[in-house]
Amino acid sequence: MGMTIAQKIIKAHLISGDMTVGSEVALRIDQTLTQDATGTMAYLEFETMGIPRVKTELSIAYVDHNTLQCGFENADDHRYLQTVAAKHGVYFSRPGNGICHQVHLERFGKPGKTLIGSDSHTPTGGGIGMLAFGAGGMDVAVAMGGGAYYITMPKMFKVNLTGALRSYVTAKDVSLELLRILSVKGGVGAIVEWGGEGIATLSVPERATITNMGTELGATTSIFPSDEVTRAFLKAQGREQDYTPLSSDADAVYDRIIDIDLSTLEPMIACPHSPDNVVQVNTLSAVKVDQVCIGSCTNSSLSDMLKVAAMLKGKTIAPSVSLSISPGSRQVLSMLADCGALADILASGARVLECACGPCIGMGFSPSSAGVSLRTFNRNFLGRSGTKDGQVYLVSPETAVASALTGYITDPTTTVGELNIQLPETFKIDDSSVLAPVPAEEADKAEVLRGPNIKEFPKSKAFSDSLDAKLVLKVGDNITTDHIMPAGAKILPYRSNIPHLSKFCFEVCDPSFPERAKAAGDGIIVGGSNYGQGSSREHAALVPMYLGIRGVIAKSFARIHVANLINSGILPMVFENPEDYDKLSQDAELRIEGIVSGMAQGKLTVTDRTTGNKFNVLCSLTERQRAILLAGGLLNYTKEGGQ
Ligand code: MIC
Ligand code: SF4
Repeated sequence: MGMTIAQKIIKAHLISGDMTVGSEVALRIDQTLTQDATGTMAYLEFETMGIPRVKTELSIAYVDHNTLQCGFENADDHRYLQTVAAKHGVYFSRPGNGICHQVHLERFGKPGKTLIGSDSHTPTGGGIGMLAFGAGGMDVAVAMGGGAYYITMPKMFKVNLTGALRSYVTAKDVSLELLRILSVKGGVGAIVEWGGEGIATLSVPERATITNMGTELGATTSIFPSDEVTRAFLKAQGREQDYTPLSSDADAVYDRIIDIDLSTLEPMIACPHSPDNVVQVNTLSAVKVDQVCIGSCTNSSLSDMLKVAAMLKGKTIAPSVSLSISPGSRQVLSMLADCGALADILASGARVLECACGPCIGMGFSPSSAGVSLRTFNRNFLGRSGTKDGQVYLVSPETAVASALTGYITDPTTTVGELNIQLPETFKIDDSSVLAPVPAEEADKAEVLRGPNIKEFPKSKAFSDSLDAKLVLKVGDNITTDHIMPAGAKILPYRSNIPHLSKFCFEVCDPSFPERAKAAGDGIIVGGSNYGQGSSREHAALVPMYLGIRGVIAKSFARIHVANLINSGILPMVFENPEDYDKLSQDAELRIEGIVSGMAQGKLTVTDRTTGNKFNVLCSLTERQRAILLAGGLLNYTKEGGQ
C-alpha cells in the first residue's frame, strides 16, 4: 500500500512502535526550537537532566514572545536563555531577529526532517515539507537530550486543492474555510496533508500560513509536499542544498479527503471568540473597526508585507483606526526598508512594531474597551488580546488593509486593480543575530546566568492507589490554554516563576480558582470537550499541578495539553458516558479507588461522595504514560531512569 508524505517521514524516523492509527510511536527528532515564554522552563528541565550538550542536528532558542522589558524579569530571562543555550550547544536567535516560526522557515527548516518546538505553531515548518510538531517544554528538553518524541499514530486527512486563488483572496482564507468546515476539533488525531494541482500556485510562505493555522484545527500537524516551489524558496534563501523532493504515493490512503476549489473561494473572517466562527467577510460590512493588527507567525512574511505595502501605498488609514504592523523577521523588515515598501507603510499612518509576536500574545496593543480589532493572527480566544471585552476577528492581510482604509470590515476583492507581488529571486541573508554556541571543549567554563525571577520547579506527587479530591472547578467546552493559564504583558514575564503565575490561573473563568484550589488540597477539574485546546504552554498543566490538581475529567482533550498533563503528573480522564458531566457540581467531593489497576485496564470508577453517584471514566494510557504518572511526572520518571 502506498504511503502519505507524513507516513514516509515517520517511517524514516521510527525508533519504536507500530504505525497503526491509535498506537504510540516513538520518533527520532532532528531539530528542536524553543521560544522564550516556554523556553526558560524547557532549559531548566534540560539542565536537571544533566546532559552536557544537545544531541540533535540543530537546536535553537528564539526570543520573540516576552520582548517588552518593563522590569528586570524578561531581560534576565533573555540573559539566562542566551547563556544556557551557549553552554549546551544550542543556537540563540536574539530578540528582534524575528518570530521563531518565520525565522525557522527562512533559515533552518529542511524538507523531510522532524522538528519539535515548545510552541503549538511549530507545524508552520510543514509549509516546507518538514514533519513539525508543537510540544510541551519537557518533551522538547527530552528530545534535545537525544530522547524520542512520542505521538499517537494519527489518521491521515488530505485537502485537495484545485484552481488558483483570485487576487485579494489568500492562503489565510483557505485556512479559515477549512476551519469553517472542520471546526477547532475537526483535526484532532489527524495529520492534514495538502495536495492537488492547486498547491503549485501557492508559495512557501502561503503554504506556511496554512500549516500554521492547521494548529487551530487541533491537528497533530499539517504538511505540504516538497516540490519545485520549495526548491525555489530554499534557493532564494541561499539554501538549495537543503532541498529534497517529497511527495505522497499515488495509491496512498487517506481517512478523509476534503476538496477546496481555490478559484471560487471568498475572503473569510473568524468572528469572536473562536478561530472556527467563520463567515464570509462581505456579510459583515456594517461593522466599524477600531484597530487592525498585521503580523504574527501566520501572516508576517515578506510577501504578506509587500502586499500590505502595495495596498497602503499613497493612501491614509481611516482616522478612527489604529493600525499596527509587525514584520515577521529582521530579514523581512530589512528587505521592506531596502525596496521602499516600509516608507509606503509608514506614510499610511501605520505604527510599525518590533519583529516579534507582540499583540498576538497580548504584549501591548490591546484594543480599547469593547473595541473591534481585526487581526491577521491565528487565535482570537476570549481575553487573549489583553482586553477582556475586546472583539477580535481573524482575517487575511488583504482584508486587514482594506478595512483599515475604510474603517469598516471590508471585502478586499472590492479594491480596484490587481494585486501582483513578485517574490525576490534572492533574499537578503544576514544571520548575525543568530549566535552560535560555545565550542564543546570550552563549554565547561561557560557560565549560565540566572536572575531572581527564576524560581524552583514545582514538585509533583506520585499517585497512590486511591485519591480523595474536591471538584474545584467545572468548566464547559473548548476551554483553551489561554483560559487555564492566561498570557499577556503583565503575566508572561513570570513563566519561570510558577508561584507568582499561579495567582492568575483560570482568571478568565473564575478568579477565585487559585485560592480555592490551594485550600482544597488535592483537586480535580471537570471540563467539556476539547479541553486544553490552543497553545503548547506546559504552564497550563504545571500551574494547576502546583495548586494541587491531581486529575482532569473531560469529554475530550486536545493533543498537546493531554501530553503536558501526563508530563506534569496530572491524570487525564474522559467521561465514558458524557451525560455524567451534567450530574456533577462544583465543590463535590470525589473519590477514585484502585488507581493502579484501573489505569492498566484503561477505566476507573469515580464516586461522587456528595451525591453517592458513581460513574466511569476512561484513561487510555500507554505503559510509558502510566509509568510517568505513577512516578509523579516526566522529570521524576526520567530521573528514575525511564526512557
Ligand atoms: C500562543 O500562540 O498561544 C503561544 C504564546 O505562542 C503559545 C506558547 C506559549 O504559551 O508560550 C503556543 O502557541 O504554544
Ligand atoms: Fe507568537 Fe502569536 Fe505565533 Fe504564538 S501564535 S508564536 S504568540 S505570533
